[in-house]
Amino acid sequence: TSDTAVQPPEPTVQALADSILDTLVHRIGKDAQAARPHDWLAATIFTVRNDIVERWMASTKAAHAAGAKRVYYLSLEFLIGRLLRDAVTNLQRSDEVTRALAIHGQTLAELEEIEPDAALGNGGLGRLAACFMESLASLDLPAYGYGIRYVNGMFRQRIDDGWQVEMPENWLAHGNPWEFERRESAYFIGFGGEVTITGNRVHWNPAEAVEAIAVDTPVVGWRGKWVNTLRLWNARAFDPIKLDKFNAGDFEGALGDQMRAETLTRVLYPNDSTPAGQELRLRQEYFFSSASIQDIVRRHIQYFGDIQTLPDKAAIQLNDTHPAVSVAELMRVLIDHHDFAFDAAWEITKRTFGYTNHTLLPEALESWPLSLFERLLPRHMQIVYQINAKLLREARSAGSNDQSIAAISLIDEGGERRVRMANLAFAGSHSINGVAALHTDLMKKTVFADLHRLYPTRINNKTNGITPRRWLQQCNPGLTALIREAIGDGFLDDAERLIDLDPFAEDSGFRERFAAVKRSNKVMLANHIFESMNLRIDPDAMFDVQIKRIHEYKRQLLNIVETVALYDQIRSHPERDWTPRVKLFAGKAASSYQNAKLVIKLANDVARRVNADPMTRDLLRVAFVPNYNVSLAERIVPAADLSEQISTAGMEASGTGNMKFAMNGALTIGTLDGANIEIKDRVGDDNIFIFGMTADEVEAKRANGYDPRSVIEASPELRQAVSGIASGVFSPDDPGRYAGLMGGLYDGDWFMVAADFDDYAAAQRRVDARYVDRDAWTASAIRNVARVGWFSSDRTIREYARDIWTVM
Ligand code: 26R
Repeated sequence: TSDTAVQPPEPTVQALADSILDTLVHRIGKDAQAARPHDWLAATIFTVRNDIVERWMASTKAAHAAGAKRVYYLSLEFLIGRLLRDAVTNLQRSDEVTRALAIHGQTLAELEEIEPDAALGNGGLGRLAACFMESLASLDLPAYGYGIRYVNGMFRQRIDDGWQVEMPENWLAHGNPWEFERRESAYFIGFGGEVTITGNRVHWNPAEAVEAIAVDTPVVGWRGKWVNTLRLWNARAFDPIKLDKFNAGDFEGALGDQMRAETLTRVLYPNDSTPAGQELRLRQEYFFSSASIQDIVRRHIQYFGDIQTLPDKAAIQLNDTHPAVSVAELMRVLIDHHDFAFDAAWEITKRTFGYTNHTLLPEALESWPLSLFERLLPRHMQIVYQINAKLLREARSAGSNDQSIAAISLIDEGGERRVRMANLAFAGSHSINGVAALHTDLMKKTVFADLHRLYPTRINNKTNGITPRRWLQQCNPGLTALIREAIGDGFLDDAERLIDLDPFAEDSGFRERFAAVKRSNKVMLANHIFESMNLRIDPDAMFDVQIKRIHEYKRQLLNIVETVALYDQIRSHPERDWTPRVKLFAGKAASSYQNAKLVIKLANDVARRVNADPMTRDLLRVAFVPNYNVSLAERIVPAADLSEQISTAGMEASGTGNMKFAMNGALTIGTLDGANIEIKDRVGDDNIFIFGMTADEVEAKRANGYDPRSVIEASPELRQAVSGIASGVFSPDDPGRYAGLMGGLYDGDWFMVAADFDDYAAAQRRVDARYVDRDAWTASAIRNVARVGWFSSDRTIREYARDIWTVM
């Protein structure tokens, strides 16, 4: 109101405004007139950061004073997204910062929008690491994340004429005001060379070396009580002045060294699920593993004096096998630098490490050709052989047969010999966990069956979670405010208190307000899609959303084929009472994954045709939203009505998007796969749409000979959709474009698109019917929000802390 407008700001707000301006002038070197939005953003971040730094130092001191055990989360990926809104809301300073910026004519929300995403990850695994970092801080647990400071993160996706085009991403273009370079924390990382033995001392003489420099970012927990460190490594050539080459006047040689070093941390591998198998990738893995292990050991000795107590004071978690070489690296440090005997080093190593598996897809399991591993890491190769000898001796004496021995071995002997990183990670860890109940069960039965028989107590489950701060409070302020009105603030500190919302499903007044929040989120998304894609979508239609990496096992194709079938049905029966839908897709395909890229083109071809058809215009819209990333997810998730989680059963380890949607009041249509099963158990059968084969049924069908052709022939809807796509109905400019993709369904269909199609289509018609009864739909949506508090990553981290790290 005009009353508040003329009141002087509170002193704290004025002081904050003054310090933002002071930062702008003295740090950025601009005055208020000259400053551009990025300058205001940087000044705001630097100012907010001052507050964080003090809490950060206090946290570090408190952990030190307590002699606390520290958690180290080693991950090649951290898919963080933007940090300003996260920091300001966790500090509970949103109002204050908004008002301080208003004094300068700036809008916090607008500045937040120009912050680049830190996209140092591909998908689920990287985003999980980011949620875990936030939860670790929110639970006041002393923890460090270790990773690589990629100069170029996940590529930006452009859609040109329907095709994905990869563009370099440059998140550091305007500098990164969140980070602190720690030149004093630098480590020597060797590659190649040879191993010599003098007496009983082993010495590795690397042929090349780079220096790892730490770059730290503070991670603020909820309510700002605790701040942890995300430590990302930068690669540098050694100071050229110290190099012989430079002394001999070899400037170019020195520059070449610099270039080679910088290449190491230049770019994130954009492959989700198929190992690139390139030498640079193994170099990245060893570079960050070695720097992290050296840093952990140095800190332990500095704080506790005795390396012997490492497992009591350090828990190292391996995020998939990408950092698995750390097992051999810690062994090397203990044996070669700290004079440990092999067996003693092995006990310390096993007690220190835990390993999380995130996928069972055989093509996603990392293994390195022995020749490459040996050339790059000759000392580690020796250690791997020694570990293997010990492991296979244990297997022998436990009675394993030859076949079992071959499966347990760290070396894959079939064909070109390779080092199996999953077996190395398993052997070197006291805990091996899966990320959802079904996935953990399948780990025991498939990939790790023999290792599990040998070490039956090691495998355990830790069902994934998501941080409710970013994925409810921050991305959905409307819903958060409504929940607070209904049940108070308790859920902000304990997401499981969301259950108090459950009875409100039966309150018609509350349902109306809940539906109004959803609608307003849909209007905001519709506006964004209009502004960014020039496409109009109707906020009163059902928003049906599938956003995730494009992969055959995730079955975007099933969704698109069903969309085409629905389109055919609407055109054949325009008189029926169709439920208006907007089908939204988004996601990136690995640049070398041809089928995935073709699926993107198909989604766009279908969209073009359907959106231009006057017969279906008001009933069906399709959009592929370009450049899916964390920030786009934060817009789409709160606006979704229906969440598509339709992977072939047994193939999605967990999924975490499924949890984000449910927590924001979307209903799930999904298979009994990954965490969908546990979501169903919690929300109840009436509040989720389950369809399709179970993992056991998929396995049986594959074993007993599956004939997709007969399935397609037997389903008129499917046959018509598939043959329409195959014959070029959606690609008149290139009628054969999808012949191969559809041919794959007829003669193979590994992902069982055809087998699950009819059940999926039937489930979609149940969704339609349910959406018409808007009251019942909203009641189900409320029950989803109320019942999925368990999927908070705070719960997940508490379980890791108690069972694996013993820090709680
Ligand atoms: C290139 C290579 C070795 C590689 C393989 C696989 C690189 C990255 C991946 C990504 C995998 C491991 C991944 O992201 N897995 C996902 O982890 C999520 C968090 O646990 C799960 O929710 C999700 O189901 C799973 O696919």
